[in-house]
Amino acid sequence: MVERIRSACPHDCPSACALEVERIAPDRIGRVHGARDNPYTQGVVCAKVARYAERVHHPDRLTRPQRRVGAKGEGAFAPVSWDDALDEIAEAFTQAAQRHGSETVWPYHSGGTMGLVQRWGIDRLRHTMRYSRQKTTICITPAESGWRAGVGALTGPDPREMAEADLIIVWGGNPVSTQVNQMTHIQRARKSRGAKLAVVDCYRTPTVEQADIPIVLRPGSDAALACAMMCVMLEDGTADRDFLARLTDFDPEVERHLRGRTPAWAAKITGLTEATIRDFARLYAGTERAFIRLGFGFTRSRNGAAAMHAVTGLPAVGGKWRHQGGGAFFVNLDNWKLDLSTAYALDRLDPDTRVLDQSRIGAVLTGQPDALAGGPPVTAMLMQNANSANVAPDSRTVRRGLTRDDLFVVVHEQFPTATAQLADVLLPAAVFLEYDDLYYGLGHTMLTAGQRVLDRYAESWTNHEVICALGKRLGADHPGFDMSAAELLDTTLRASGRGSWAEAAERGWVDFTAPFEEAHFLEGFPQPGGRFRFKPDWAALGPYYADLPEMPDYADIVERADDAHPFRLVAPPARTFLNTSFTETPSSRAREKHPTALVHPMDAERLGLGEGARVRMGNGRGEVDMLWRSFEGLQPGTVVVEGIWPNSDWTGGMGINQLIGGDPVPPAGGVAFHDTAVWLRGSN
Ligand SMILES: Nc1nc2c(c(=O)[nH]1)N[C@H]1C(S)=C(S)[C@@H](COP(=O)(O)OP(=O)(O)OC[C@H]3O[C@@H](n4cnc5c(=O)[nH]c(N)nc54)[C@H](O)[C@@H]3O)O[C@H]1N2
Ligand SMILES: Nc1nc2c(c(=O)[nH]1)N[C@H]1C(S)=C(S)[C@@H](COP(=O)(O)OP(=O)(O)OC[C@H]3O[C@@H](n4cnc5c(=O)[nH]c(N)nc54)[C@H](O)[C@@H]3O)O[C@H]1N2
Ligand code: SF4
Ligand SMILES: [Mo]
Repeated sequence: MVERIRSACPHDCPSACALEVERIAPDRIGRVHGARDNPYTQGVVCAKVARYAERVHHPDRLTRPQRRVGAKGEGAFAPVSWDDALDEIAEAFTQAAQRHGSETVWPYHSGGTMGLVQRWGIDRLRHTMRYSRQKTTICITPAESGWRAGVGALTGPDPREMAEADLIIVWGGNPVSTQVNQMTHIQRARKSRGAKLAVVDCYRTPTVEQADIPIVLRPGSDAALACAMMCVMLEDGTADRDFLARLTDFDPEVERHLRGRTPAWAAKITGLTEATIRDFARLYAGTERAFIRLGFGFTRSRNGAAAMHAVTGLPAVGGKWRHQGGGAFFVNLDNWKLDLSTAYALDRLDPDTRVLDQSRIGAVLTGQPDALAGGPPVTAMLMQNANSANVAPDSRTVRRGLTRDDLFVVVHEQFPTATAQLADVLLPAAVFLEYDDLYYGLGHTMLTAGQRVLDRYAESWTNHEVICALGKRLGADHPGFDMSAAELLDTTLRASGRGSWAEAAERGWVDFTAPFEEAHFLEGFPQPGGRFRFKPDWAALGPYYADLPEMPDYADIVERADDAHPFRLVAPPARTFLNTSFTETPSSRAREKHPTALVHPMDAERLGLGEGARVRMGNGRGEVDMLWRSFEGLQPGTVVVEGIWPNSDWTGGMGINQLIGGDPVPPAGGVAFHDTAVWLRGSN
């Protein structure tokens, strides 16, 4: 008998879809569907999650704990019992702490699961044991900094309002591939209101393909486009002077500055024509219900925070926030207001313990003093939800760090990833269908609830179980270590005045939609003084603020192409992989085929690339080799390589991220994944 059980997608995707999972046997699922009654998901999920049976029942799933037997990085393991594995880990952490102090232990996490308990429960261990903490920068920080700079808190209009817009601008995101549910609401606006879709990207993505107004610019140049659009609005007299005066810090200095950022100036930087810029600005100015949906992609450059800040100036100059279906939205992160004190042992957080930057794992593990924040070397790690050997920038340095002889690495994983191969102790992890959790709908307004659908596979354990068992062995005493995931979720919801876990699991989500006036910032922006800031306080946002502009502007701090590195590489997601997750599923592999460089035909001709041949690409950090394809949908000088392909799919055993710089993005860190200068040549 097929049962349909409510769940939620745990993956690192702002859609956090409400799911209905077909359970076809006690230990087997069939198709996964989007919940039809969820007002954001509306019955739609991406293809990769619809076929989740391929992932949860995959033959390569790790089944039992293992201990390294060969040399570091060789990938040879022998099975051990859970008890022995946990004893060994506890012993190693205790000894490391005795030798170097507790901060030598670095519990590390990334985004494999986004669950409140299964992802961040590791904080409970960090806090109670005074281990090193983590600044989680790899994904959102440049975008977040830029949004905070102008708007303030990470909240905004309900994204379902896109269905009521007359112009939707998808700026620097590729939702057809990365957040398919955005398209549901955009299509509704197009069908019911004849709304126009504009997409700003640096190559012709599947989302650009669907646009009425495709804008394909040079990577890292978005701030120039946004500033020129504001210039046109000020020149044309279409700026909303009343909004600017009441709700922003706009002043004559800002006006003078923006009037100098002309379409002619921006055309040179973006590679767009002046006419394209002017027309786009006028369309925007002339549409009250203009909704800008911001992606992450355009902020993954060294000037990305400044770009985000400049683009958020547009709805302020245009007064678009006033209107239903108007304004801008990036993600909801600050609107949940949950009491997480028990889940994360916040009462035990010692603010003096150091905080290490997740993105700088290479610099941290190779002992670069600034990355160690004045503390001891990291000599022991527990990694959950993370495939850092594959996804972090500057992979060569990361690998050098992870294979250090004096570093003890525990990896808790579902699959034998590149990172798992480097473990000293490798623990098998449960998949979301095998545990309970709640997930922030970063791209909407609901906290979705995912209850357990299957028993845990083989000897796999949930993250929560590992944290609790280790905590006990290490002597960490806190009530959270004695509670089940469901009990912790229940405690959290109740303490937050948001009902119970049982209610959430049955309903499938908890609604956090804010009233219109508040969501549109019409009662004031979440900034000191209540005003949108054209003049941000970058220094308050992070330590690397020095090169950021005082007002919305293009900051010329990208990794510029030069004679030795004439191309600019953009390394965005592939449609059926999610970071490196799903790179193991047969249908995703069949669709994505192999690592491929998209090269403009003019560049290909100039380089004399032979059809069907391979290319080499490199810079001072590394070199890769792959097939290439002629692609007209980008500006000459730009090269795109989609997907975080597993390291094992590349000759040499290391992938695209060896080319990406590990330097922190201003002002608060994060990675410039789409901002890399490279050379390119035919490979023989
Ligand atoms: N299928 C799939 N879905 C995913 C993911 C995945 O790997 N695969 N990853 C998930 C995660 S972790 C995240 S954070 C989100 C990210 O999802 P998005 O918000 O879509 O962000 P990115 O994927 O980084 O980049 C999106 C687009 O930005 C473009 N871009 C790059 N540089 C520039 C630029 O300078 N200017 C402009 N205008 N565009 C630029 C890229 O070409 C790309 O098409 O997606 C999530 N969803
Ligand atoms: N070139 C390039 N690199 C990028 C990006 C890019 O656009 N281009 N995007 C960056 C971004 S936005 C992000 S967020 C990062 C993402 O980087 P990661 O968060 O490291 O993402 P994944 O590669 O999917 O690895 C997550 C791992 O967690 C495991 N996992 C899943 N669920 C669980 C669980 O419940 N328990 C445990 N223990 N493990 C689990 C999965 O099997 C998977 O191997 O990558 C970044 N790297
Ligand atoms: S669209 Fe995103 S949240 Fe929805 S099922 Fe796919 S990966 Fe999960
Ligand atoms: Mo991400």
